[in-house]
Amino acid sequence: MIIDRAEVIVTSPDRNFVTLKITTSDGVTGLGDATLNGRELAVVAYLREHVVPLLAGRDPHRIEDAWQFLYRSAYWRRGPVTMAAIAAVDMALWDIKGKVTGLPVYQLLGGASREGLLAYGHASGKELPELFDSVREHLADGYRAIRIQSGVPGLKAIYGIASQASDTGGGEARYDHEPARRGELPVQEDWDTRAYLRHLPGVFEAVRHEFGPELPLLHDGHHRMTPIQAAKLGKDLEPFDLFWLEDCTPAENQEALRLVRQHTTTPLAIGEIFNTVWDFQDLIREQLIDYVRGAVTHMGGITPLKKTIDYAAQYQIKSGFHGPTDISPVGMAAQAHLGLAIHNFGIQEYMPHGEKTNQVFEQSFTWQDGLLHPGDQPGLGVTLDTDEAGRYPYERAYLPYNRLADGTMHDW
Ligand code: EZ4
Ligand code: CO
Repeated sequence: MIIDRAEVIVTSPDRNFVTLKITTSDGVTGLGDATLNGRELAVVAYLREHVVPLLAGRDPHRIEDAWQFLYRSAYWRRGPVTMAAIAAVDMALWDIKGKVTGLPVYQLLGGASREGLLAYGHASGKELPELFDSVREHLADGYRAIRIQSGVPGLKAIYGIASQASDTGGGEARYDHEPARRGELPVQEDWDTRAYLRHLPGVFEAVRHEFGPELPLLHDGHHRMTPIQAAKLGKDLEPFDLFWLEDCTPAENQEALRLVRQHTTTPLAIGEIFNTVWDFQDLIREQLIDYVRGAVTHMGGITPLKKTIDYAAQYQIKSGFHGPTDISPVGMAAQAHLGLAIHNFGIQEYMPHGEKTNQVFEQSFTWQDGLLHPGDQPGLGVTLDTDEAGRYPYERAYLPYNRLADGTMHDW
């Protein structure tokens, strides 16, 4: 059996997704997710122009060798575009190996280490009553862990707050917390870190008071603080016992995490925009983080993310793979198989996809009593309906960006 062909499928049911489909000479197909939110077509070109021509004739069983070949033979290494493209090949080959052996991918990775994956949902609100309602809805849906994002007095739209019909000028409300605007240029938002730092501890105090001490609560700082601001927030949030504080500072300066660490015992999670084990190497070895946020889709696939998470295990650092809706159902399935198999699983981020997306991608994935499970179909357990996919052509979409009150660009 050899790889016969590969094709790149772009579809935009509720948002854009890039999928690689590899077909073998025996007619077995494998799917891989290559979605890079807001820069999708760069990965499409990388795959179509530079990777697909290399795949025909290769042995699909040689996953490690295919990965090393794509990583090393390009000469130019790393970066989100390259690594999303390699990830898609890696996932598709694991999918094929599962189908050929008749086993779900988690069995090939060592078998299940647990019954299912603890997953967290995303509660948000501009004001406390709206936030509390959102927490209650998530509890009613079975979530056993919840991320809390809140409005800040004086600021308009901010990261992580579900938009209402009134925010979109009466247009379609978005409840998936993913504010990529389709068919438009990027939208400018406002930001004030000092106002945020003054407001947030009171929000967590109120949430703990309302919902009690047991519920695991998470928060995403979305790269907006300086190291000393992040240290202060971590310290201020200690009484409210967070499960984690995510992306407290921009990831480029990794020394920042050392400073934050010296000041607070609030657990730290980082890495949703990282793309290789090298980005995590110092943070893991020096035990500057508690959770690895890498996603299968952006870390180069199941193969390198497993290596990264096995390395983290030596330091009691756990997984917390990135799972917004910009990870496609194929990518979510791939990291659910990995999460089920590894020993040092921590938590899985979960943002359910929209109805149209679920019609394009049929999934064996289950969500029950707050736990995710990738299902027991051979391979990844996802099939792509190409006719459905063809109904939704690509639409350019951008994430928002931030400016401070005086017009200075800030991190979003
Ligand atoms: O803003 O995936 O923790 N989750 C996040 C996400 C990111 C988007 C960007 O594409 O930070 O919601
Ligand atoms: Co995040």
